Amino acid sequence: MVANRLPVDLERLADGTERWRPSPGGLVSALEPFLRGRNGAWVGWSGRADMDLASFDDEGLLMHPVRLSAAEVRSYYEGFSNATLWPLYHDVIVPPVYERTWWESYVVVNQRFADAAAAVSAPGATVWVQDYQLQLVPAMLREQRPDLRIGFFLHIPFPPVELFMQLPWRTEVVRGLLGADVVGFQMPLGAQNFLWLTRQLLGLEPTKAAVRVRSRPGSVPIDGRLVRVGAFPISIDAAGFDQLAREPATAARARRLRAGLGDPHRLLLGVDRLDYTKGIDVRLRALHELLATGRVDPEAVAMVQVATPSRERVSEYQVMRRSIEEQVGRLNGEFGRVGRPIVHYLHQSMDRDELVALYCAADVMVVTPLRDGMNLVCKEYVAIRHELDGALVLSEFAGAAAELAGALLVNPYDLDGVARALEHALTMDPGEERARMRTLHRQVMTHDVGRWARSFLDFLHPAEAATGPEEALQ
Ligand code: GDG
Repeated sequence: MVANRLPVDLERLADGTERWRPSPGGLVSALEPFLRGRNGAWVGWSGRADMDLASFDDEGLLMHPVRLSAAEVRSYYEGFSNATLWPLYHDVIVPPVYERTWWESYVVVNQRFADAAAAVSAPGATVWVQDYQLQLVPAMLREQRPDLRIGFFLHIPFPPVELFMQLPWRTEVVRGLLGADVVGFQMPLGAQNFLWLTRQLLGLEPTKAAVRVRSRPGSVPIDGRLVRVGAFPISIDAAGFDQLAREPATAARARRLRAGLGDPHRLLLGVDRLDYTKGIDVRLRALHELLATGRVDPEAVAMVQVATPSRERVSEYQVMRRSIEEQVGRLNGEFGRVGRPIVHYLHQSMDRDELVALYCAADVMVVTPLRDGMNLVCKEYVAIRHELDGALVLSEFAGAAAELAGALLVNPYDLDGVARALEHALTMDPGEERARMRTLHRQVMTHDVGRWARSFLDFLHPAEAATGPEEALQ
């Protein structure tokens, strides 16, 4: 596995010493069984700059840290990855910055990751490269190790062709990705955009099936190989969430949370990294509108918005944080009363048990990104609703919308539409909630992250299995 971050964090203890602590996430739990059972290795950055760390064995999984200098964190990570690629790939919601020195750093760091992967991979090994920070790694790795089987998966949207064409280094990025045997996207449209670019920029001719059928995988011939391209919508450890939600301690915690919020008639919830793509401002504006026009009674609702700190040194994130905190202040100033704010805003990250208790406590989950590769939060909310109650308001522009048709789908740019959907969710009768949630729940429970990982890996090894991305899309 090659990813920007290792699945462990360095934790500083009270006595000044440090130790590795697992940072559990869907990706890790999905892939661990594959990696541990097969002498796997994980190549990634530790999250700390300027530290030389030795490889170590973590219960049968080799952790191989890649060093980044403080200057590289600024140029490769905060710069090219998060101030160039991230906004470009998310519909240029904020203008991408094109800075030559950031690109040069991206090349240098991608080469370092490729060198590290080449060094730890056994002959003929399977290497899976993750996400937008490492798009040059597949070609750099193939150059050194043509014996490897290389997969690449992009977690964020692949942009429309006319936006991608802005990137001064567009051809290099496409070439970098084509070093893989399989290039995987969240959505069929991303795969289509990529296939189109291989023709436009490199004059390659995708196979006919790729052009004809949108949801089917395609392939591109290059240098005597065939690169297969397809959509693999990612998911969550659904059974894990379901199990946690069924524990009596979780239900008790959810009840305490609601009581602490003054036992509102209806509780709205938002959980996001504090990111301008997530549309936190959209839902706050819609709620303001409903309260200001008297369509919702301030005594009857409360909202919890968890906004996990993220990329705090990138300037756009600082601007957005101020604006969201102003909106929260305005809502509470106008519609709260002493001891009873409308919006409980938490700019902090919380442990998973607390998060699940919040999901259980909430009547309405509000997920309104302006653009999102998939969005796992909405799937997590659905996975814990085994009682089939609760409503989900979901942006059409999250990848998850393609699978979660039982949600109240909204266009996040349409304020009236979002306000209407919120009002609908807040007043939905139990029969409708149940009917919608039943479909949603079934979809999420049967399409978990294990299935996603298997379908990608099977596709990477076609001789060993017959499933492909079409199967994952059903
Ligand atoms: C990228 C793509 C794609 C959040 N706050 C806390 C916390 N979280 C967890 C959630 C969820 C995850 O973080 C966030 O995942 P999302 O999918 O919602 O969003 P991104 O971080 O932007 O992820 C996205 C994803 O990659 C996977 O491919 O779906 O489109 O942008 O699991 O639960 N977890 C804990 N405390 C928090 O405060 N423990």
